[in-house]
Amino acid sequence: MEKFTLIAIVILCTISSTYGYQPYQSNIPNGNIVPNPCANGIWPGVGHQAVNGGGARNPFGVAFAAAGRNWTTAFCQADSDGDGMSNGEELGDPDCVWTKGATPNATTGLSHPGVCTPVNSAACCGKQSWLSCGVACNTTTTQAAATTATSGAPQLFTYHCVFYIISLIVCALR
Ligand SMILES: *[C@@H]1O[C@H](CO)[C@@H](O)[C@H](O)[C@H]1NC(C)=O
Ligand SMILES: *[C@@H]1O[C@H](CO)[C@@H](O)[C@H](O)[C@H]1NC(C)=O
Ligand SMILES: [Ca+2]
Repeated sequence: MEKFTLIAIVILCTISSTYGYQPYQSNIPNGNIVPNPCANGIWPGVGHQAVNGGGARNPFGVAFAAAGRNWTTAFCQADSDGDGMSNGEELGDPDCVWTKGATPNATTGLSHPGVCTPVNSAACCGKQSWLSCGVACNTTTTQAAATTATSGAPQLFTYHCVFYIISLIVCALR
């Protein structure tokens, strides 16, 4: 194998094991610790409907793409999920002053900027049928939709597994 290919593989393996292949987290404040409003733990695929990313985008992800995947003032001040809190307030940058690589104003008390919360509130009801929680809106339509809402996750899981297995094999063989 050529030396250049080997170097590329080593870099790829290092990146995939260190950062878990979530390339855009660092473009938003606290992108690696956004809480999961449906369960304990975090929501690594912040801009996606599936917790681990991939597949359809949630409202925050749609706005993120429209902003050129950049933490612009307008994107920070927007309330993408429509729950009354701006994206900046939810992600610990209430004054929209954060720049990539800096420590945000707050690193605790965060909430998900792409999921309207509280998920069962009147303000959120009916807005996010793709969500795997928050079915207590008391409509059968919403409940039926919610039971199928996690369909994006297995596909991405497979994708990640394949990526990691190939990386591991190549890492082991080099
Ligand atoms: C992102 O923002 C930075 C500074 O805020 C700017 O230099 C850069 O051009 C922007 N990139 C895009 C794609 O808008
Ligand atoms: C954090 O944000 C709050 C609310 O806007 C502000 O009062 C405070 O000065 C900020 N702290 C820092 C260190 O920027
Ligand atoms: Ca919001």
